[in-house]
Amino acid sequence: MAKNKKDTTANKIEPDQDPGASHTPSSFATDCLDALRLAVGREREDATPYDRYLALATAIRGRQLDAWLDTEARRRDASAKRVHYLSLEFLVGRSLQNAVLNLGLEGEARVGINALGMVLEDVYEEEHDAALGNGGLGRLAACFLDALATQGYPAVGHGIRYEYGMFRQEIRDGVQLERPDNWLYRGNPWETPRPDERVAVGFGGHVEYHTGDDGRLQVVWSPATTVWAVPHITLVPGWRNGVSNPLVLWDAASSDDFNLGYFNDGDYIRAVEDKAHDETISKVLYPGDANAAGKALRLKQQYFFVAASLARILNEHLTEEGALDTLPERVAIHLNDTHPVVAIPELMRLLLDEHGFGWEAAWDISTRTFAYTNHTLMPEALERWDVGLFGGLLPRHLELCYEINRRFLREVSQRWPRDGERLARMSIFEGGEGDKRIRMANLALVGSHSVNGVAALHSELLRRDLFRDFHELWPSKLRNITNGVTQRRWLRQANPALATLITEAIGERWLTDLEALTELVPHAEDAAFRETWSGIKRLNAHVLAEYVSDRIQVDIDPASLFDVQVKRIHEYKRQLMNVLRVLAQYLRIKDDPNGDWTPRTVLLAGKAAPGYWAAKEIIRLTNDVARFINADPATNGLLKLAFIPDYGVSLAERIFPASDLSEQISTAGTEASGTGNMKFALNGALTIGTLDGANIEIAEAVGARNLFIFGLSEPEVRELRVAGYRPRDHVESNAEIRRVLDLVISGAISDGDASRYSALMDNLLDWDPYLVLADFASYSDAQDEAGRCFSDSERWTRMAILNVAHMGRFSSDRSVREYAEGVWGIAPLEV
Ligand code: 26Q
Repeated sequence: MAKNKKDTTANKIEPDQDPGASHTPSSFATDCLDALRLAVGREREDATPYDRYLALATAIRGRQLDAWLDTEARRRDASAKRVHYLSLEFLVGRSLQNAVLNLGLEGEARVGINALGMVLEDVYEEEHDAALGNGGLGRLAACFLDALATQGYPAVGHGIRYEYGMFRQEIRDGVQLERPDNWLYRGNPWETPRPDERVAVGFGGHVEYHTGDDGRLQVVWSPATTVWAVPHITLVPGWRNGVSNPLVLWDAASSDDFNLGYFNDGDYIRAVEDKAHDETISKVLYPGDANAAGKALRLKQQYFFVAASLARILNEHLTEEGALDTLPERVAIHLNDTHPVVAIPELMRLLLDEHGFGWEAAWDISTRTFAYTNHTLMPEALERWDVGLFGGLLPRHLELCYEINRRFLREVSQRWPRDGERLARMSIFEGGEGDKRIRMANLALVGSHSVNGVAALHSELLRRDLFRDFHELWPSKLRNITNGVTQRRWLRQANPALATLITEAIGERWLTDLEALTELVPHAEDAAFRETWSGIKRLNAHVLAEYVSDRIQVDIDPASLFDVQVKRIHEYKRQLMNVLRVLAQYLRIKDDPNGDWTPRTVLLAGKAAPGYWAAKEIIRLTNDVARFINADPATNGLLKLAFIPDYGVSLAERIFPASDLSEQISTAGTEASGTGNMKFALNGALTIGTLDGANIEIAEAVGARNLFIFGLSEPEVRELRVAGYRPRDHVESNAEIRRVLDLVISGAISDGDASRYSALMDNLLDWDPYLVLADFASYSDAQDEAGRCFSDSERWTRMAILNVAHMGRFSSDRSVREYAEGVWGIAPLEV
């Protein structure tokens, strides 16, 4: 830290003297005040709340840089192996509170900020979320970085510094509107640009073949254009351990040094336009999280950050080791879904064309370096690049993919001679004659030494269906590593009151060893403990109710059952089933206004991909139903529905602590894992869910008595589909469903517009691809059970405590340890 600067400035700026308390400013408070003048350029009296945020963040960044230098020195001294996590998404959210807590600076920061006449929590609110991800996959990457640093694993994240993150969602007349997320407009105090470490990334052009002096074939790729990738380093602090790991986010910058053609031709404006075009590569995050539409810009983004990351990784390795044949001993590279899988041909290209390795040696190095995680079973989400598009942008990589495939299929046909169908299924290429595509998942399987799914059921289905042939060929390559979430953000930070209660009861070991939560089990029987617990829950509900009231002018009762579904909007996640069931309950209350109803508030939030028609219809339907129900005085105290706009990490941090019931209701066999399910349960919400993804493991951990499982299991779903599913049968046999659908179709919920949801309803009645109608009755029964259970508040709270007590397995610390030991072969740095 800049110790030399303090002497010259300390006399000018000192913290306010709190008349009561006398104190010498802590070194941290001094750093903040220094930052206010030296980095923000503001006098204390003139500082806006945002200036204070900047000053705090800047002071903290200094400490993180210091810790990073230490961590790096320790890693180099130990020659420790390191993992590089390649991901197109890191859904980090805010950083200030996380850094304050992880560095153990809360007390000092609070005193310092109070002295400036502000409350620390209000300063936190000044920060804009870093929304560089769509949902689960991106947030998982962020939880993993936290867990890696906390356990002292040497690790680097690599991704894109999108200028616009996940779009902001506005709701107008019930309809989703997408607004740009200009998150960098006030700057970003967390990042350190390293322009000197920029990397040139080429696109297009052609490939030439020469014979070298030694008689060997020399392949030369001459790209048509070249773009600079400029690294921006953001540091990820571990929990109170002095470790800081880098997240390297690449920014695209035009390379006038390369594209001099137009300048030389005198077409200045055209040349500058082209510069701007190059910079679009890192402009915006693609917001579609399950439909792999094969857009050229998306492929450019993928290659751009992969090429830059690999260049940096190899460069560091060469500096430290002098040769690349030891790469797999010092470097593990993880591929977060297929999005960065072009790294496989890129590493081959570097080894073959730039470093003179032969194929066998290069392939051996490459496959020992890469590991891949699959996050989805849904066929429409699997990436398949058109070879014309791919070859136009990456001609050398296309050749390498063909050669990888040729050698791979030779191996397959040796094992299974004359099995053409198998070869076609396993090939990295599909189709032909003008419609040929590269299957990125197959490329990932062939080019990695380890492939994993993200929950037990998901991994089992990968082995059984999607990757069946590969599993037969390489039985030990496929494994399961169940996802996890970081308890530091999702309990300690998001729910400080509950975290404090837990720490008072069992000590603070749970912060770094979540299994310690089992020590809560006896406390579930302690009435006073339960009382405090449910008091905290109500307080959190109050805070959320206030937010909802401010934000969408819907008044909700903090004492009612908060029944919450927050996640991306998707047909397979079945928000539609939830909303239809709310209507069913509404009708029941109307029929029997004096019945013994448990007052309930149903909350939904989540974004729909901008081009996903059905998902946007579901949002509109939710808002229409909410308006309809909330306006009816007859059901007012008993049932409310609200759609909270613009779901993201910071909103999630408010919602989980206030929730009673966690909706995890996907069709069995569709949700790879889910991680929101873990965040809810960690905060004491009970799950109503199907036997899908990690719900199954949560149910095993907390016990069947402590959650509400309903619906068809995966084998039953498969059986029903094979037998031929007829959605209308379920309407005919269930009068309640009929009434609900009639109500929607009547237009009563949509200002008399009877046609508004006809397409959505026809789709449900004719196809119902996710079996909403088949599971409806079972879901409705489970909801009734949950409602009854909630009215026995002692029992409910006991169940909530037991849920938290059994969440130990769902820490990202455990997930990351399994990757470290089973996949990456890395060990924590010695303390
Ligand atoms: C692909 C191509 C083009 C544009 C976008 C995409 C794209 C982007 C994001 C495809 C998929 C995603 C994100 C997927 C995702 O978040 N999957 C979720 O991953 C979680 C972590 O493993 C799981 O818990 C969820 O079950 C899974 O849905």
